[in-house]
Amino acid sequence: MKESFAPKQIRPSAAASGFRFAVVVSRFNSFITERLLAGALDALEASGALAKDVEVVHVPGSFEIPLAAKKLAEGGRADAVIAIGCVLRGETAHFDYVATETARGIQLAQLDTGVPIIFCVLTCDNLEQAVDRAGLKGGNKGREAGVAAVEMANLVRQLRPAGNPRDRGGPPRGKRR
Ligand code: INI
Repeated sequence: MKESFAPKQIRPSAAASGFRFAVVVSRFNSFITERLLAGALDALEASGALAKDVEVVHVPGSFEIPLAAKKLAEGGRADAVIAIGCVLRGETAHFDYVATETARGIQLAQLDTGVPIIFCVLTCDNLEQAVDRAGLKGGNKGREAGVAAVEMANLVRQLRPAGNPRDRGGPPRGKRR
């Protein structure tokens, strides 16, 4: 590649101000999910998000996350949603159904709505593995999810269709002649 070949690079900013966020958190395995939630909220606050621009929605289990996340995303209530859950492997196939359908539902919801839904659903063999990923200091996957939410909210704004007049400083919708 020639040195002169320098395509435009699009990188997400890490600033949260001006964006709204929603967190959907599962009550199942709350010992873990509450720690992930704390990590996510820490990251949002550290990035400059205001409390009034963040809402936290509690659902019974991970299986219920996709529907709540989709409602939040399609209602335009959030520029990014963080989905928090913890699925622990048991002795039956239940784990596989819950883990697979939760991941699939979250992916479908973000692709359907165009709103990023950050996947922070731990799928672990045991509680010890989950505790390691929900650490209060280092290694908190909720914190990583918070950072990813801020980046994706910024990125989606940058990736709006080029033909949208609002991106070129045009008048807001409804005010066009
Ligand atoms: N939900 C979880 O979030 N984690 C689990 O480990 C889990 N297990 O193992 O059963 C779990 N089950 C509940 C499920 O998410 C639904 O809430 C329930 O099936 C009602 O739809």
